[in-house]
Amino acid sequence: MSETSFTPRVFSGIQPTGNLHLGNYLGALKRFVDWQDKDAETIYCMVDLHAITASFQEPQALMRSTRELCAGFIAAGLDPEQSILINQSQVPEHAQLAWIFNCVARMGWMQRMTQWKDKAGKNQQNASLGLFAYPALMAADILVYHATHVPVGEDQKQHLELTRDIATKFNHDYGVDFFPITEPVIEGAATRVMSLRDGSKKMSKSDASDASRINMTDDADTIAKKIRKAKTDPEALPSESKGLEERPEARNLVNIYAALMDQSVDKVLADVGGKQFSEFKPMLAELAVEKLAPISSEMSRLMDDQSEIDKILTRGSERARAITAPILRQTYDIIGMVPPVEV
Ligand code: AQP
Repeated sequence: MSETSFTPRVFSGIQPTGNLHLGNYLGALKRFVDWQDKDAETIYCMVDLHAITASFQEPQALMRSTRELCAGFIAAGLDPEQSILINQSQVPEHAQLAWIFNCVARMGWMQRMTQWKDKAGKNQQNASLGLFAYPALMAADILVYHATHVPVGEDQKQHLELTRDIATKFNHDYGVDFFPITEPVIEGAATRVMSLRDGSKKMSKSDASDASRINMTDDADTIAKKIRKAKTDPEALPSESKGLEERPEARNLVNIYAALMDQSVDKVLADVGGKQFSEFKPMLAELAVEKLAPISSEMSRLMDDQSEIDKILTRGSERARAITAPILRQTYDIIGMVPPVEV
């Protein structure tokens, strides 16, 4: 554990790989907005360097997705004056610190990462080196700000543990108390939103079935149709959360409802227990449309003025570099890298 007390600072990011979905919104983005209103500096990132690790991204599509993600951040309630909004590639210290962390992290640590195993699949020899090193870049994203808190969905827990291991090893190897031991913040009813077609699979951008997820850009009819067709079971809803234990699809829909309502699952079940899905699904669809439609229409309005989005990202990266450049310089000093002098 770190002895130093670090100023509370929140960092998190989302990959601009298209199809920002309800899982990203409830597991991450909505909680970014909650943190913005607390007494902490907040930095949120479109992690475009991460976006190219798993598969080839068409350059025009990557640019569009990055701007659309930024529009999604703002439409969901992030204020670019209050929070620092950046795209990762404009703040070079992320990649520079990642190199240092590539030399701190051990191969064995990386090989244990379940995301690496899932995304590389059976053909690991053909996966990119960047995909393997992804968690070291993620650690750098966080620690280059000395971030203390990272709101994420449950799937990122293991990467956050690795971030703590990297900080601990760096501090130990160099005999310093320089990097904070960051706290993952995995909270709320929807830390793992599941596919609408299969309650054992995470809702994901890369699922081949569009019906498996609600995209933030879906219109009201599409959202309602996807919820109507969501896989369920024939039982009525229980009145207590214990009754959802063996019912992954039912649990998923109740969790989504609770997260959209900002209520606990127990409170929701106290209200809807005994209802059939034929009654509950329209309630959920109406709620989802009510919460998501304003975000979707604001996103498309913001996308009409992409130069404004580019200015927001540029201003964000200037503010970010005022934090990251001194931390990188201090890191280099600790390691023993000769600094530049005035000539
Ligand atoms: N289904 C989910 N439920 C809750 N939270 C989720 N997150 C992602 N999916 C869910 C959270 O969203 C943040 C950003 O995720 P990301 O885009 O960086 O990467 P990801 O986790 O790889 O997202 P996807 O949709 O699963 O993308 P693909 O299909 O490309 O792998 C993170 O905080 C994540 O926890």
